[in-house]
Amino acid sequence: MKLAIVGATGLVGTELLKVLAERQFPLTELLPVASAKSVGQLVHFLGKDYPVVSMDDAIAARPDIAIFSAGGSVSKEHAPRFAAVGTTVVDNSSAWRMDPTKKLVVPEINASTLTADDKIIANPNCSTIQMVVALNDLHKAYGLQRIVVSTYQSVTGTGKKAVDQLLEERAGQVASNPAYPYPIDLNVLPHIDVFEENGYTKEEMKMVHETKKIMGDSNIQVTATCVRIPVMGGHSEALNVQFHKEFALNEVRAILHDTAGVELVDEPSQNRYPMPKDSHGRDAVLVGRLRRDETQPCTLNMWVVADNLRKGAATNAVQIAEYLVANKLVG
Ligand code: 2RA
Repeated sequence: MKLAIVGATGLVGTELLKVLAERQFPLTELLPVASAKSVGQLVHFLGKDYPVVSMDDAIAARPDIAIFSAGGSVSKEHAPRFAAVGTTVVDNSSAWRMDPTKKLVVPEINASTLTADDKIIANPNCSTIQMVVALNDLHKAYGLQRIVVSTYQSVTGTGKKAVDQLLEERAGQVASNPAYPYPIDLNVLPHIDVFEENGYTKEEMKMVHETKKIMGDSNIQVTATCVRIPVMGGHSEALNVQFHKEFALNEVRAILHDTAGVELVDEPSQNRYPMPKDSHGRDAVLVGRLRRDETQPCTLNMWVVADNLRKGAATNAVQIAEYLVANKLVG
């Protein structure tokens, strides 16, 4: 299995290599791809050093799978070039997510829709992935009607520049190359990605549109407020979820206990609840703070935390690649 990683030197690219190694993905050849200035730079993987190659050389090598994490414009331009030589692309950017001809996949939910004809597959946004993983089985049991979500997103979602800004500010320095228009340390920014005409940010609208597509139900109503906070371990989300059917809390617990990809962390009397420091470096979506919203029927409050670089990006993409290999849809 020949695998290309486009964006191999970024935060998600580095996490992809970690996850591929941890999960012993059956690759026979690795093609790390990064910007022209990085060509020749060595990437260490499973005890071997691999030179970064150019996009053209990677395409010419005709890899079976190319996992992209290099931004939307790179994906728009080069994913079709890989697909044209028979490579199956799994793309972490937003470039293809809402394209009606492309699948938007969270393996626990809709991997079964994939076929060998899918040559460009979109990985959802990190804040969407953890939310739909937590809600998928509850949706099957009670029917999602409306989700009000507030996110508390790690600076790692922005990238290395934002991590550097936080660390410099934390060390009492003025950020040398800030990622944000304001200080992020001891602050929060209700601004992730760009503002749209309707007053929401692109990040907030991704949660609205992607949720409907992944769950296959355009009637699910979602409204979001996405906020950047000075943490590193993962994204946290407060969900207020209205279902069509009434539920019992103990039944909700039982369903979440058995939901693929979810770990229930909910013992407030023991001060046990999900926190980014506990999700960091793990693939589980941690769910806790379950309580009924007494202000309206069929409505549940919950708290969801996951490492946005792992299940929110790298692990979800590798799980898609594993599904493709296991079901002989590539190679
Ligand atoms: C963020 N979800 O957290 C976006 C992109 N990774 O910035």
